[in-house]
Parts: sequence; C-alpha cells; structure tokens
Amino acid sequence: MLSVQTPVAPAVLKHDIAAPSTTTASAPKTDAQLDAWHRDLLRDGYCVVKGAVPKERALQYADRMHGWLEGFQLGYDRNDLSTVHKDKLPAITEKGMCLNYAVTHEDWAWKIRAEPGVVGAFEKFLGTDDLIVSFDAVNFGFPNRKDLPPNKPWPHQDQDPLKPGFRCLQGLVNLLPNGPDDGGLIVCKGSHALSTQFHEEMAYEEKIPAWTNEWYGFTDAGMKWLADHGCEWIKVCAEPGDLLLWDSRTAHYNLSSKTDQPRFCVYTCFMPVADASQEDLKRKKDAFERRVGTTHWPNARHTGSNVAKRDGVDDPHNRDRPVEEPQLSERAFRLTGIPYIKAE
Ligand SMILES: O=C(O)CCC(=O)C(=O)O
Ligand SMILES: [Fe+2]
Repeated sequence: MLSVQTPVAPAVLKHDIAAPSTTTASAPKTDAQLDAWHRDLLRDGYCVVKGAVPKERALQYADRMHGWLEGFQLGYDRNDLSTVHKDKLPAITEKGMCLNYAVTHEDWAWKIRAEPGVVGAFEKFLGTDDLIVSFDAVNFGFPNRKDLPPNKPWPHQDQDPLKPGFRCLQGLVNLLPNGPDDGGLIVCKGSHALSTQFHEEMAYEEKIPAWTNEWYGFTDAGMKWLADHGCEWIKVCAEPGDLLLWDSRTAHYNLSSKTDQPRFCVYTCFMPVADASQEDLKRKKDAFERRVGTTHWPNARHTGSNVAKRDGVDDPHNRDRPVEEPQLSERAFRLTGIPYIKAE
C-alpha cells in the first residue's frame, strides 16, 4: 500500500506549471469542483479518463491501425496471430513502439490526438487551450513475440531529475480492451510527489545511461527506495477509448501481453504553448513538415527519423510520408504550434 501519498490538493488547487496562459484561463477550481480523474491525477500521479474517445470510434481507429500494418503487404493479417512476426510487419520494438515510416503523422494518429475528449482533458488539467501536442510514437503491442527480445522491466520517469516540479503531462489513448494481463502501462502510484526527495537522496547513484536528459531510469536500489517509501506498482487497465494520463515524474514502464489480446495505443502528450520557446516551435514546425516524430515532449527538443532498420540495414519498406496525409481541423493544426510562430 502507498503510505506516503501526495497530500490531496489544498482547497484551492494550483499545480506548479508555468503561468496558465491566455484565452481560457479562469479562476482556479476548488477540489470539489474538479473531475474525479483530475483529483486522481494530482494525488496518484496518474489517472484514467474514461471514454475520452467513444468506444465505437476507438475500435474504428484500431481497425485503421491494423489496416496500416497490413498495407505494408508483408504478410501480416489481423485475423491470424501466427502472422505476427518481424518479417511480416514494419519495425516494432519489443516495447511495442513504432517510430518510423511517418506513422506519427498518419491521418488516424492525428484524428486520435485531436479527439475533443482528449484535447479537452488536457485543456482542463493545464488550464489553457493554447496547447501543443507531441508527435509521439504509436504502440502496436502484440502478444507472444518470440521473434523479439523480451520486454524486460524498464522503470523510468520521462523528466530530467535536475528540473523538478510538474513539467509535462503524458498521455496515451488506449484503443483495444486492456485488462490486467493484456500488457500496457504500469505506474508507481504516488511516485511523482516523491520525485524531488528521491533525487536528493539517491543523487550519489551512478545513472543508467540515457540518450536524453529528459529520461531517468530507476536502478534496483531506486526501486527499493520507492518500495521502502510505500509506493505500489499498478497495472493500469482500460477500455477502448480511455485516455491514460500521467505526470512525467511518475515512475512507469510498459508490460507485454500475457494473453492473446494485442495492445494498441497512441501516445498523446500536451503542454502549454507558453512553455515552448520560438526556437522550439520552429523546430517543431520543421518536424511536422518533414513528417518526423518527437519524443513525448511536445516542445520537440529532440526530433526523430523515418528511417527504420531491418536486419541492420535500411528497411526497403521505409517511407517518408504517411499513407494517408493528415487532414487537420483548425483545432488540430493549432496543436502543431505553427500558428504560434511569430513573424520576424
Ligand atoms: O507504453 C506505455 O504504456 C509507456 C511507454 C513509455 O513509458 C515511454 O515510451 O516512455
Ligand atoms: Fe515513459
């Protein structure tokens, strides 16, 4: 059980984000006025927003994702799990991540990100509708992948320990039934609130190497510290269309499915545009125009590549534009950050 919980927010709630910006910023809400998921998120460091996308539509998105995989014409067939093999699929890591092939800019990925219930949850929590969204990976987590290395636990937080406080709200839209054994997100409840103390007390430790400062991996000693401080690991379960949200400081990773149920999701992380510099927005525009990805961080500090490798060489099936170019609504286009770039 979690013995050290974040004190539930005081009567008037503020989280330590940059000044809530512009158009829709309104007076802070009292605890009682908040949605239950909002209170859960503040207290536990994660929550589930039920039905952020209507279930029917979520399942249609999952169909489009299957169609995208089948469209490579390598032999994957959604109705035949024996076709789940790296030779029959685009490059997908043992964690289920698909990062290349302009997948993050497929029309279905953008439609998911721009779903009103998804954007609306971020607007509520962040207190503004001037937001940018990450061009994040897509997850195709298939069960029984003997053709890939095992997905060993990789507990981490997606935030630089030297930059404490709340900085980024991560999310994923879950698109298929996701029960306790179906793989997916596992979080360390309440660890967001212990993050500063953790890093003060564990500063002596040698760090697990990371390619970005905005990632910290928990060692065995770190995991023991969390357990000793009463933190419990929870596998988050969800239905198609549920939005999972977590504070970037919350320790988490993902598990592979132990059933025959695949796990599909699209990561959707948002931040106030006010937290990004003009340089960030220009880099983000460039990433959008080249149809490459970012990390979970919407400010596009790091941008990706569309070049996947297959058996150590460039995948002959690489592409640098989506199969279906995104048709963006005005609302979705604002999330690229492009309209917020000031003329020079
Ligand atoms: O797939 C998930 O649920 C979590 C993924 C994750 O933590 C990451 O990519 O940093
Ligand atoms: Fe993560």
